[in-house]
Amino acid sequence: MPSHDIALIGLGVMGQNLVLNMDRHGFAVAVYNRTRSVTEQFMAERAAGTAVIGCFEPAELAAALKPPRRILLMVKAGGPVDAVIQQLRPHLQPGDVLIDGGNSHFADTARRSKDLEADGLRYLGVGISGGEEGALYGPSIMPGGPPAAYETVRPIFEAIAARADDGAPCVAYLGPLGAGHYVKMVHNGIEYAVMQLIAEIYDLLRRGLGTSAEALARTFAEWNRGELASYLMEITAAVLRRQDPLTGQPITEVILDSAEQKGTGRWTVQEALEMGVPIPTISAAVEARGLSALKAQRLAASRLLHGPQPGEPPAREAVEAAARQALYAGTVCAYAQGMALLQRASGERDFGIDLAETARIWRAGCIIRAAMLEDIRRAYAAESSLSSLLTASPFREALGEMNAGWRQALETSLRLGIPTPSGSASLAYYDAMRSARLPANLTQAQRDYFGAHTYQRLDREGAFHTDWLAEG
Ligand code: NBP
Repeated sequence: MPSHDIALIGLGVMGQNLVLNMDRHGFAVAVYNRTRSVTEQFMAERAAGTAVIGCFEPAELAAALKPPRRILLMVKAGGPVDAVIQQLRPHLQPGDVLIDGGNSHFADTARRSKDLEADGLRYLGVGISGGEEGALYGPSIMPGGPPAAYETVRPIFEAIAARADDGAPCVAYLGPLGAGHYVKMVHNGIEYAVMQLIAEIYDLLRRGLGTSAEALARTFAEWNRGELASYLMEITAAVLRRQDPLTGQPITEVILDSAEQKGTGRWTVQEALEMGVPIPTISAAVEARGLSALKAQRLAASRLLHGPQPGEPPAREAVEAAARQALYAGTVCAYAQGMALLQRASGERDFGIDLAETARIWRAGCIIRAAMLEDIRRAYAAESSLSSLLTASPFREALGEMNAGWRQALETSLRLGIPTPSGSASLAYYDAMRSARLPANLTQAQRDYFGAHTYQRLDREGAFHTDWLAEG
């Protein structure tokens, strides 16, 4: 007798916690995992005493569900998603709803959606952010796909999602096909950028000024009480406070300086290039992870390459105050670039993404949740076609007030030889955006010189060419 509300396939970190979240909210969940022992262990341990049932065959799972079936896939992105769909397909009926909650590429989601539509199956591509804890207590959920299919899972998603201060659940329908996964991809791109900006400020204060990890933990905790309040600031303070049980040192001192990436940051950059939307703060953050991975080359080069001579140490308090402003300004640039990419894709890819709603559902549950997201939501609610977040209040005023400190922090890093790829890219972005005239006039002239590409003029309409080799 079909009795269960929803199934979840893939009992990894996210899957297990989402199951327990749904169970806690009164939904009857059936689970299945490729490796049988994982299901057995989950049922015997974490799911013991809950209403969750474990299934060991896709057919058994399908038979347990009320129609239309709702099946949430939480498996590794890529081939595993296609493999699970093929396994399930013979057991499904028209109207059933498959939901991919992993970090799939939005183009894969669109392809799968169209393919399944041929059998009358409905497909939702849903970004879910919040990591382990978010999955258990309330993630931010970014759904895309057919609106009617979304309605079938809406009550579940609204129940399990994080709630912002105003009590609203952090979930909203975002658009057709891969819109949900697109928004999640950009979310992750912003996440890369904000993490990199924090790391650069940490580097300036730790390596540049010699501030201890413990003192930095206090600084970041203090900043987390103001305009920079965010989950990433909170965990940065917690990470810097943590001691290594093996050596008694701050744990950050013994962790290898080589960061990994799974691909969503790279996809964001690839997509931004495709769309022609500059996202330099985010691109620099992806590149910075690449540079960090060149550990052996960096070690070798560090013995050969020279930097600046150490001069007078800068005054710590002044640098800290400036660094706080640089971090805020850089973070605003990261959000501005991510939103600009969403805005362009929303039109060009027919997603129709509501940017105010996007900012709203990022206010809690997800990794980039931050106090400034309420300001971002308000800015797009006031003007949905806002051409740049930088020009909206309160950001325009704040960036103006913080300008001197922002530059001072970057100048100090430059002087000390501390790399600031995302921080410098942010300031260059801001300076370019506020320049009514950039040197692309010279670039256009050069292009016309060597390739007769023509140029436009400021003072009259049309395409012009100069015979550059003729006497001028
Ligand atoms: P993983 O990404 O590590 O996925 C593990 C699950 O995928 C396991 O249940 C595994 O089954 C299953 N699986 C694999 Br791998 N290959 C399979 C195949 N060919 N057929 C069937 N099942 C297969 O776990 P996760 O960290 O929970 O992430 C799940 C999804 O959520 C991913 O797309 C991830 O990018 C995304 N995500 C993760 C986080 C996070 O913080 N971890 C946050 C947000 C989104 P097995 O037990 O048999 O190996």
